[in-house]
Amino acid sequence: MALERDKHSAQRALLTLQETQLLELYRRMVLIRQFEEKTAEMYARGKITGFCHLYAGEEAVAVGAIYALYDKDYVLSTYREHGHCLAKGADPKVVMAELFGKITGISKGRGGSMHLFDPDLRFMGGYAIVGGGLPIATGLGLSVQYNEGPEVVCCFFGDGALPQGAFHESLNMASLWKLPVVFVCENNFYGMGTMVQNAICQEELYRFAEPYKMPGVRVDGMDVLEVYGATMEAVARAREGDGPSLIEAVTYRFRGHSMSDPAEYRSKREERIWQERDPIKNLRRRMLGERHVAEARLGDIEAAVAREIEEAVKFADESPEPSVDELGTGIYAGS
Ligand SMILES: Cc1ncc(C[n+]2csc(CCOP(=O)(O)OP(=O)(O)O)c2C)c(N)n1
Repeated sequence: MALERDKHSAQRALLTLQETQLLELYRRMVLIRQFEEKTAEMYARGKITGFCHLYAGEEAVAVGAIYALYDKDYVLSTYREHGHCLAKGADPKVVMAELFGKITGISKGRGGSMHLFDPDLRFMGGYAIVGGGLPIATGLGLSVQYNEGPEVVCCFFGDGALPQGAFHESLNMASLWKLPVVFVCENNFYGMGTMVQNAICQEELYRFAEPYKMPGVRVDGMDVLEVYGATMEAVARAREGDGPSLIEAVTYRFRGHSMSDPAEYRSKREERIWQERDPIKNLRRRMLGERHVAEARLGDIEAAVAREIEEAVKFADESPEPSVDELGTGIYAGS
């Protein structure tokens, strides 16, 4: 069933959310953007090595969806996960330290960019395997239901995960058992260099909800308020015991697939069109124009975030490497 969504909900959110809430949405998006820009710089300087996939451009999806959750709710992500982890409340210091491979990192420096994890924060991992988080989110949903818990599980994945069996098995099971899972597909049109229409027979990805008898909705993933509104509805349904939903957030990554991808398969014109729809500038403009927020307040946020990011880099740089003794800890070994 395609979900009947009120098209005016984003505008209503703009007018009814308290100014402090709008500022918090703005702060979280700015935090992710500045974190990603600094990560690119540190990568170029050789401070960060290995695979690294940036989230710049997609901030409204992580921030809008996660703002609709309570702290106790669970989040799962992909290998493009810095944004989800920060939006869930991780300290930028420990995320940056992880990228630097330091012991103070969120995964003690042994996970790197693609394996951030913090059970206390209920950030249940980034997964390097495309679609890898989907069955885990479904299993978590089952454990919540079994324990009669109030939590909701929010699972982010890219369009590249849809052709996989794991996606279909997870949606089938979550729907059959009415599990409290919100599936959020970030459709940024490309899986590495492959366009979505060359990989998936149904380009309207939210329609994959229909065969699995759950509500499916497509939202503007460059509009944090629209993502927030749709996720609020899906979360309320999950918490009521009415089962899962599928949200397709249409978005765009401003950079290549990873740090080693110059993205030559995309035209400059296409990139420019999407950059004009920048989710941060979008919210900024509406807050100034329609809510008459003082521009200085936004400037203060940007400056405070810049200081926080500088501190994160300093912390990561000055933190020690893991010691050799650490090699044997935190691993499973059969006896
Ligand atoms: C099971 C599996 N197959 C292939 C890969 C290689 N791979 C890494 S990223 C990627 C594209 C995924 O694209 P998408 O899910 O749309 O996420 P996005 O990068 O757009 O955020 C592929 C095919 C992988 N990591 N895991």
